[in-house]
Amino acid sequence: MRRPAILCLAVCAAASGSPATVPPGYALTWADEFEAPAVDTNEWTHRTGKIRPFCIGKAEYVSIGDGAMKVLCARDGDLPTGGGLITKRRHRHGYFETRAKMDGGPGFHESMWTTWLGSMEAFADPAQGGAWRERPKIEIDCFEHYGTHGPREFSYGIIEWFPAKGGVSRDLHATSDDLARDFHVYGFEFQPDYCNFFFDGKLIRTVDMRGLPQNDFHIWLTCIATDRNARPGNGGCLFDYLRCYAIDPAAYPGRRDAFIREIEARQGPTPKSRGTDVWIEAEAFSELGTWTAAWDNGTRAIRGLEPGKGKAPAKAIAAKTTAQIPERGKYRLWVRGRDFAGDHPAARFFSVAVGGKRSTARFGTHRKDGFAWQDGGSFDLEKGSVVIEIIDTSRFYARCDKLLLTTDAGFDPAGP
Ligand SMILES: [Ca+2]
Ligand SMILES: [Ca+2]
Repeated sequence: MRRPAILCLAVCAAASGSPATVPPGYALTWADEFEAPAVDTNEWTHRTGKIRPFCIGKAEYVSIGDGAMKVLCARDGDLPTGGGLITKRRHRHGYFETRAKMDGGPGFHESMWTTWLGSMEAFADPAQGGAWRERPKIEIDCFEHYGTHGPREFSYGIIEWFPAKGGVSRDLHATSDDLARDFHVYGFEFQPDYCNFFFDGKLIRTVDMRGLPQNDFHIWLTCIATDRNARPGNGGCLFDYLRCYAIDPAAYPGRRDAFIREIEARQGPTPKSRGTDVWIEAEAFSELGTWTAAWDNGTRAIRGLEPGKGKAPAKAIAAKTTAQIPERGKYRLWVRGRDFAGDHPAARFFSVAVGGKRSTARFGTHRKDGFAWQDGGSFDLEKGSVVIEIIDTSRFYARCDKLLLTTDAGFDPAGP
């Protein structure tokens, strides 16, 4: 007799000792199932205070009942409510999971995310030393159901706050499920080399974490209003549990290698010319000057000066590095910079100098959306060291990803 597939799934999960949503090799280290009659304040801090000018977080908006933690979504007088719980424990690497049901009311923002314990105001204010010293390098957003999101979508991803500020990899996940009608499982697996995001036990994205700063974090299960006019949906956002798992160290290398292979396969092979190629990542320059290394729309790059409001542009200092030229020859310079087709195209320009000679090309002016290669002309180079400079001539949000010097005059790194 054939058994229904669902029964097999339940039996298999029970046999392995972990729910079917947990990646292989992981064992539970800590959990709160929210079965106790009240919030365990030995383990949790309430998110309170002024979250937005129009949204005050209060402990009394959080309650436990029917095996779940609820953050009330309502209006308190003229203002929408907000709050949630923050783990007192700090976590680092592992697998972290909740099962949650959105309130679904427009203007409310339900989320599971990681950061430190200080407030956003303290983060923005260097004078508040303690919180400033505790600033996070990265934030992991397991799910964020923004006030503007529909019932069948949520955003997730990683933001690097320090030393750079920018989205490492952020995306919107669309599903056929109504997230406010039923509970769904949201999880992330954070390890030194990769971060995986899961929805209902299915992997939705792997992010390359190599070379990124990493930090311990507290986990936040919160719901706030992102709109003064937020209207309640189901009356609250429900969290069934928070579960934390650690991987068996013996299981990690195999799992890591599989994801690193996948990340590298996605990037495709580095194109190869018929000549001699010297590739240089801009963010790997030995001196960055007034440029900053940053993730930019999924690409590791450098970012130029940004004009301050009402201020004269700051003086730009070129990024500088020394490259090794393997043999004497005529090299063509290619530079990959970012531009925007519709929003001030060709305004974020920069120059490049090779061996003290400046290319006549203005880079970051290709008028396409995103990063693209531009031809920088030819340079006669001797074997040995050559100094390369990236000069922030526009001082207006310029971005440079990488450079190529090639002796193959007919080669185009963007491909045919
Ligand atoms: Ca529960
Ligand atoms: Ca780069």
